Amino acid sequence: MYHEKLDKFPEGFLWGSASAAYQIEGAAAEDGKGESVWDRFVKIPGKTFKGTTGEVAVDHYHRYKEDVALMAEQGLKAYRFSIAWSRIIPDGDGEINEKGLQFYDDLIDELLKYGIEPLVTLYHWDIPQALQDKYGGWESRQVIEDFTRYSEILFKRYGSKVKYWVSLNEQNIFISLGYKIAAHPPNVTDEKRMYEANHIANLANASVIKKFRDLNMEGMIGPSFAYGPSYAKDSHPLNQLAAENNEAFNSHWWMDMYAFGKYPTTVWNYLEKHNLTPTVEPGDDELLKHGKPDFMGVNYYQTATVEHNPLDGVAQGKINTTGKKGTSEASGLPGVYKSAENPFVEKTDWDWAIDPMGLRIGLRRIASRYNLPILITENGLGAYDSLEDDGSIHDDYRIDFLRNHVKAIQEAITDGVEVLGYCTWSYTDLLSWMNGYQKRYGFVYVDREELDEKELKRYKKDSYFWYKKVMETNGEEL
Ligand code: BGP
Repeated sequence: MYHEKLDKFPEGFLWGSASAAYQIEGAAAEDGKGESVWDRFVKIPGKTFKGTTGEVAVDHYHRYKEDVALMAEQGLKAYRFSIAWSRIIPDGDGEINEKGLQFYDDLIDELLKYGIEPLVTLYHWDIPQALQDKYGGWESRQVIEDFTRYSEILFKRYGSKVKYWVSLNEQNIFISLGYKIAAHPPNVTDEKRMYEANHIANLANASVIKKFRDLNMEGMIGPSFAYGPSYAKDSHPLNQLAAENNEAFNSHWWMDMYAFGKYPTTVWNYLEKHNLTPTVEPGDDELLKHGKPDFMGVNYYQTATVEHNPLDGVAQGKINTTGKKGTSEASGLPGVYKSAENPFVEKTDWDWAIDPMGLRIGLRRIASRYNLPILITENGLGAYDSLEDDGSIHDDYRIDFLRNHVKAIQEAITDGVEVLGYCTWSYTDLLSWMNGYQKRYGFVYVDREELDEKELKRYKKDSYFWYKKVMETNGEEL
């Protein structure tokens, strides 16, 4: 659909940027912080690029004032960050660590001082290691109670200052990578356990949203889902079916649960035939119905092009974590779908498809299936940047990427989708979980390398100034 004229971005549109505690904070054992599963997992040789860890990360814990000052100078309207559970309750279910609470109080106050709206993520993948050791983390129903208690502490402490809450960040990613392919903690390769843990995460998500309602919290809450809208490789009906499958298995499986409190039938039937269905106990359906969010949070990076996959076909292939273009392998679910090349889109050095139109398509699909407002909680380009002698970084490729995605959002708004805001990933450069520090996403360059922390100095990239203009003009000047 072509529009003669695009609608304007709504007044109060949340122009933002995002981060996650483990990827920026550092200070891994300071002020009473407990160990998280990521603190432990990265010590397993070969799990991260060049063995990188978040021990120091970009030292945001000590430099948050400097980082927030950069946001203020740029005119950032909203900042999404996550709270590390193990700072608040070091062992996950015991004593509260006042120093941890104080850190986020200070950060929130610093943001509010400059009129920057804080968007708080309750969980961005870093469950306390103590809970992993005690009862297997997301594999025990005890986590529902413990995660709800932790969230309630945050709701009560920050509720008067924070109006936007993200419950779970990318449940689909931390569960799949953690329990199916052992690329994330807890380093498991067992599909049955994956579906069990996922069901418990669904219950925990619903329980926290229910708590938010019971406490009559002001504001909005929803999960952030990593959505990669599916395309068929071509119009062959078998490939169309594979695209339907991919959408059902990798998207509806999670988003239907958030919005409707139930699993999609085709996937459930498939799991039954493979003895993979999770255990559903009495009372689960009731709780899941309470999990309906106020918005669907969307992390969008790329589309997924797929084709049919025979029963003896491709399973999980290698992921490119080195930044050497063309080194990722095809992946799929035998008998269901497998990834295919899309000749119409470019790729990043990490083999991620660059597809702004895919964002428009994804937003429309979510709006029409779930009828919920959408908060784009992440979108960005991971790329190599180079710091010039004069301290500048000419990241015109990132500006192009973001500009085209912002345009696609405006088109989706003109199509009739309600979009509350847009957070780029990320604000400063940070640790990319498995890809080290060389895969950069930020508006602000942080001078460090994998094995050399240097001085962690901050430099504004060209994209910093570009986004400043976008925000000043509420998206009129792209
Ligand atoms: C999302 C995560 C982020 C972030 C981003 C980029 O899945 O929510 O935490 O890391 O992806 O991914 P990567 O760091 O793998 O390039």
